Amino acid sequence: MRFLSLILACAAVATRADFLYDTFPDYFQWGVATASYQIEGAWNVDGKGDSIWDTYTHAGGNVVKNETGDIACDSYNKYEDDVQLLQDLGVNFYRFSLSWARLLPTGRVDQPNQAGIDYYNSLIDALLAAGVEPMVTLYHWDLPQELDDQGGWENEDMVQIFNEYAVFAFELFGDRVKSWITFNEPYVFITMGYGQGAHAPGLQSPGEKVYTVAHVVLKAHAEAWHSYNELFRPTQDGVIGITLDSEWKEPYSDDPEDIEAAERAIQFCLGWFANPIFGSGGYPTVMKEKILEKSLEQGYEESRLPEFTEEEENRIHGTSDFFGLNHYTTSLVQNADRPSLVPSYLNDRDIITRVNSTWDRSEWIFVVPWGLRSLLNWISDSYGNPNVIITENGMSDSNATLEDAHRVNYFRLYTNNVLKAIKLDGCDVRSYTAWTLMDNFEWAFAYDVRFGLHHVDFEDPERPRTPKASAEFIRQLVADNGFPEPEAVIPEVLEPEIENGDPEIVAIPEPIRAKFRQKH
Ligand code: GBH
Repeated sequence: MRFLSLILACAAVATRADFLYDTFPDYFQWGVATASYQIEGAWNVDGKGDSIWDTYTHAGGNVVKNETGDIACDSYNKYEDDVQLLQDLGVNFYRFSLSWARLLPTGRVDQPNQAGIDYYNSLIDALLAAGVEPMVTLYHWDLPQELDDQGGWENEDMVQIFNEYAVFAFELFGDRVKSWITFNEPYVFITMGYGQGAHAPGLQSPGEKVYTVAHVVLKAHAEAWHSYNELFRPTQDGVIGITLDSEWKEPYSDDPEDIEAAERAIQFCLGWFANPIFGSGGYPTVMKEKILEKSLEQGYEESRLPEFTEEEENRIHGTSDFFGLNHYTTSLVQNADRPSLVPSYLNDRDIITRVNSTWDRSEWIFVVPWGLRSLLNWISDSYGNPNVIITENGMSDSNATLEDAHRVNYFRLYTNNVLKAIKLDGCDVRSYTAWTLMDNFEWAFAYDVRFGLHHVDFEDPERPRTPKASAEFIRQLVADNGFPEPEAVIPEVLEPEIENGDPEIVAIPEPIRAKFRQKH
């Protein structure tokens, strides 16, 4: 039966553009996501400490229009409204993050903030009462400022400091929270925060600090996983993993050099963090080779990429119960020999990134739905078909329309490609999370770029939330658990025409009559 349906499905889906009418497996779960700094506001009330994003936005000159997350969606005060929206969507889970500095104003566990603990207890309890499972991200980029003052993620002590924070969260909330994510998108917060300086803490060291910071973050992730695994899993029985982000990188041409370059580009983004955890262990070979070669050419005595000891490599390997994936867009990759004068994680890759000018786009997102299917297959092939949870996927716009047909189109085609990856390719994808519940503080783009299923009016102190067309689309998608075959179109039954006063007798076939009776 399964085999037959696979053949039928393959026959129906011959090209990338074909739509697959089918439903997701029964175990499939649907959710939406947010992050603390992007929605909570209440930046300085009830004992919360500052985070690096408070500092970064307040400094001015870093973010569009010098906006801040001081109020954002005011979810600190309006979380009950958020829970209602989630309930209306009918999603199985809500992925949100903890504000570390709200719980631990100094970042350290010896001085907890009871109001912060109360806030997350209330949110978690309200979710469970509404039948929505909490999925909690420990670190979605808002590091307590005091920890940054001590060196932030450059500081090796962060491995244990993060671990203590994680244990603190498991102790407080692990009786009710059964899904944990250590880090959201290490690639983004490290390259943006320590490479380009376009995110907090705003440092620019694209050739050196990005690599040393990633080294610390990977170790911190592993310690938190081990703590949960040894101390909490036996009684709390949940899962814990990491969320990595990646574009799909399509070769620019059939040239073997471009094909190799596209593979290299994924290794330098996804593989950087995935190979140590899910792959062969340690950094991808191609990263080690390229960065060593470039470093020596640049006059360094050793590679700018640090090395793990064998013990560290083993300690990190296998430390995720699932493969958390954030995915938004695709690019084309061409091989290139970059001049190696300037040390940079971008130059180290020896590639040129391009896009196809026919691709539909919005801000930095190019709409390439099959890219997600290709990426899921790449992950399956590269890491032994791990169970994947898609922790973010979504589409932006810069207007405030409620009729967001382009976002509906994006969700429809991207989720359909997840379905294809499961049904046609055998990828083990277990859940899908739409980014995001509502318009919120979109980092450097602040409020100029919107990703929400719900519109938020940031001019109104009440921050009212209004569903967009995409909210109704997701509600229906969740209710149907996919895309059931559309009902056959029944031809409209016309009234028999009356000619010359004589009613002509027209026999209407029974099935159409039945449908006609139902409608009237
Ligand atoms: C995710 O990051 C985050 O997890 C989430 O918090 C965020 O809101 C969501 O995606 C939507 O962005 O225009 O060329 O300067 C994605 C990180 C940061 C990647 C901004 C693209 C813009 C590139 N994104 N970056 S560009």
